[in-house]
Amino acid sequence: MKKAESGSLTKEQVDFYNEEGYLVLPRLLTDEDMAPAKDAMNQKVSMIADELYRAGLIADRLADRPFPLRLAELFRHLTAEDFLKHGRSWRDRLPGYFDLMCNPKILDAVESLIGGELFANPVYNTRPKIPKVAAGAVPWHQDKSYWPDANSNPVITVWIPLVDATEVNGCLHIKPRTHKKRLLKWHQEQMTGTGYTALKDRQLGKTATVSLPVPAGSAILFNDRCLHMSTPNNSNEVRWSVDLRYQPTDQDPMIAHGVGFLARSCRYPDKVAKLADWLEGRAEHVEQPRRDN
Ligand SMILES: O=C(O)CCC(=O)C(=O)O
Repeated sequence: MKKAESGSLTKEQVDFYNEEGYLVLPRLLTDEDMAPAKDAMNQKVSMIADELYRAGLIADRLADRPFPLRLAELFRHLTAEDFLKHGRSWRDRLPGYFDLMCNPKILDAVESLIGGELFANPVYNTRPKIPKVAAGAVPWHQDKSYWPDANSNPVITVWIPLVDATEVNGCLHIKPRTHKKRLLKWHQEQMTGTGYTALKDRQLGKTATVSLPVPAGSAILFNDRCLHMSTPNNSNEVRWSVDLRYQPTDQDPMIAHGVGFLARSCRYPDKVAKLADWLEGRAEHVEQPRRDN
């Protein structure tokens, strides 16, 4: 059997992350690694296409259109409100997302930063950033503004595009070294009706912005105090991405946000959650009692 590639970081990469607050791992994942998550996304798009069709909003479900185009084309003649009814980002419990969150290369990289007891935080998102929907652009913020009272230690975001992320379709932008800042006072932006937390221009400081266009399957890891944003999608295609989050197991599991899961454990490998645990919303694997009929 082919030995799986390791995602472990070098000392230089760990030092870069600790100093800059982020790290780019170009092409960490292969097409094969991403396939189950893409299948889950396609499944969701088909469900939306069925709903739009039943509501008489579209005449064709566009079932044969390619992954980067189908969702954009389904909404081409509809409004931003029609799109936002389905959510600006999705957190469905579909097996393909669990597969991605457990990808050993992702876990290796995170383990290099915080050790081998890894909890997958309940806040993960599938983001279909479609063209010309203002809510696709995400204002400057710190992720921690979404969980100000939880986790004094940083939660690590692993942001992965499933298509190439470019300056045209709205890649991530980051302000390096801002993770050393305290949590800034944020407000809720009013323009898009999404409730994004946002910072005012005067709070952004003098640190130069780094734009991070990356090919599909790359991972951008960043600290939850690091200032970041993404620009609008000015292409004709969907900028598909996921943002996954991990933390050490001894941190607040943030149950107000949902149920996360034990993703890797050197100490308790038998407790690492399996797909059935995650689908049932169990944080760890516990033997289920046998049901006798
Ligand atoms: O995917 C994006 O455009 C923004 C992602 C983001 O802000 C996040 O993951 O915290």
